[in-house]
Amino acid sequence: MIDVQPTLNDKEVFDFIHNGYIILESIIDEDFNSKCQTLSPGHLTDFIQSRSFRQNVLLHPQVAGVARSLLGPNFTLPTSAHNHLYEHPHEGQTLHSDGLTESGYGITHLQCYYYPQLVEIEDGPTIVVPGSHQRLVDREAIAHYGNITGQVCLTVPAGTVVMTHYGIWHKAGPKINQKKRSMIKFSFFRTQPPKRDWVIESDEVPTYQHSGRHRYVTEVESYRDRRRGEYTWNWLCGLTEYQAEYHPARMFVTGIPLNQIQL
Ligand SMILES: O=C(O)CCC(=O)C(=O)O
Ligand SMILES: [Fe+2]
Repeated sequence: MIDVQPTLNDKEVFDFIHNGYIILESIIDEDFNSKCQTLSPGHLTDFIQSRSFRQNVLLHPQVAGVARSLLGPNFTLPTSAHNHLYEHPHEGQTLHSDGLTESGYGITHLQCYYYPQLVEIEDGPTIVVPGSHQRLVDREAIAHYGNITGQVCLTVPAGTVVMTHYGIWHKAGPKINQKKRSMIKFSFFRTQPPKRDWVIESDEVPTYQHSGRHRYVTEVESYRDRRRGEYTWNWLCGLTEYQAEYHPARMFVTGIPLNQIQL
């Protein structure tokens, strides 16, 4: 099997549990970014399964290292992706979580946003709400929220990959120029029960460290976040009973386990 080393330590796993995303800034090679800027909008299949996309993006040591840390050794590589390419000005999307977000505490699905070009505020960056993956709601029910205190605009340098918990609330922000802005979205899935096999210094499992309130969160909700964070941490460390579940989003998104990939 292709050797992928985990990159996250306990503290970084806590941060992912708390925020629901991790930003890997400017990691993809410039020439490859330029190549991706010529892709058509919409569904991508062959290109995503090409050796060059696998080598430059999916198996980039930092991208694969996060997938390996949060999803275990035999995570799946995507067979398709979607190029969210906007060129003309638009008002932006309403807040949503994608498709069939799961309801459990575990981390089984990482949805990634790859930006092959610089994204500035005028370009309509993706906007994410940190910690919102803890709040499973009806997709339509959050569409009426405007901007939420503490939301993060992903204004990022070219070659950035943002890896998110699938349930995170997000939207494409308003765009006021005529520049092309692409975001290539793809997913990694878990295929094995979790255990604490990321970068660890000691076999002793630390207790979950809660990072405090997100800016839009009040005291009582913060307790709920802490509790949910603890559940997720214990689950990831393999301390909770594990039931293999077929992630609902896999009805639409497929992948190939790493042990079946040959470059
Ligand atoms: O393009 C973006 O920034 C986000 C797009 C998106 O979330 C969607 O279409 O589901
Ligand atoms: Fe979306």
